[in-house]
Amino acid sequence: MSSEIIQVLKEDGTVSPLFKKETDLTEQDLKKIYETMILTRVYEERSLKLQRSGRIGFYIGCKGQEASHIGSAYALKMDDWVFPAYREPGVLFLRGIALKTMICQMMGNAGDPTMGRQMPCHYSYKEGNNGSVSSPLATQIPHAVGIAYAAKYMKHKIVSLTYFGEGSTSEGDFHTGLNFAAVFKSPVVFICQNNQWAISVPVARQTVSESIAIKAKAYGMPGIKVDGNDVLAMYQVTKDAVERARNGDGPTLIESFTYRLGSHSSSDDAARYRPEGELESWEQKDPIIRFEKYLLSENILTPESIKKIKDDAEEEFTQAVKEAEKVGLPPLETLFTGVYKDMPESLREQMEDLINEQKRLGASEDNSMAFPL
Ligand SMILES: Cc1ncc(C[n+]2csc(CCOP(=O)(O)OP(=O)(O)O)c2C)c(N)n1
Repeated sequence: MSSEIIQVLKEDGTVSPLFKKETDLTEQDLKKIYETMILTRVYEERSLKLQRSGRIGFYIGCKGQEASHIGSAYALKMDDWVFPAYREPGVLFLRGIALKTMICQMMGNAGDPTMGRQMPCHYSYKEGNNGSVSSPLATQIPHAVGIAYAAKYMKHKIVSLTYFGEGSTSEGDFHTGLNFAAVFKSPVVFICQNNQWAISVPVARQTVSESIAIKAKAYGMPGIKVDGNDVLAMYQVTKDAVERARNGDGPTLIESFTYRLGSHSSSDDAARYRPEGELESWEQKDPIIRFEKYLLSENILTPESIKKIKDDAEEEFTQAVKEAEKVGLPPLETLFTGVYKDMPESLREQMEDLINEQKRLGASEDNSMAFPL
């Protein structure tokens, strides 16, 4: 079961007749998924340029993994919860976050919901039931399990879904989360985006199991390996797992077999450790190109409508950056707010002292937002 790889959309852009007959995805759904994938790709390419030109300090992306996270997140309802790693900006777009808010987060300015308290790309979107990105790997797994267990306890029919990389399966939190979820039949879906690399460490140095999916067997839950560059398979497999969870049948582990086409982050250069030819062979499997072939062959999109979707995404990004760059830095007092509902007197005194000190010395004139990395 766990080593067979599920695929619906073949690399030539054709799909199995059975999927076509049985899928509940409408043309409108397919367009929405495609538009979100394009916005996510444009977001990546343009954000890297912002980083290289010193307008944001750091970027961590998902090029090549758009089908994996957008296809799967499309299977959720809006009141379900997502606990992300850091390679899932498309989930936030699907859940309705404003592009400007994402850019403000990367700039750490006053438009950032976390007021610059997080690293760039460590998004948080409470209104969209999207938990905050955490820097320490795999900590989101117990968070997702906890909320799923709480929902079950309170008889709320929601499902919680969490993303993590294959490197994160070497963390204790992976074991703790999967074991607890299986024992207490919590409504959670685990998606391991196996993109082959944990920074410069290849998957062969994480595990000698024949797959990530097979690990599910020992926890007593289904484990499914799926072609992560196949957006339709990602949707279908996740939908089945979400339904299973919602019906009270417990968790599922999904291994999305994919590849990181970019470097680990803007601070990394993957050319230093990738074997020759590996990137080129995966570029042939680009999930956006594959989906485009399907949409064109089905006349759901035309070359003209594809161009318009891409141009609109570029324009949307340009406008959002313009607006985000007008937003100032978070006010000094936000260093003290956001912890207590009613601020304790001792903290208030410290805040006032600091504000007075700022008045006495003047505010920093370094407005570059340069990130100290
Ligand atoms: C507990 C912990 N250990 C180490 C790191 C440093 N680190 C950041 S990302 C990363 C690689 C993670 O690989 P993986 O889980 O496969 O996810 P990917 O980046 O490939 O999506 C490492 C080791 C960290 N953030 N947290």
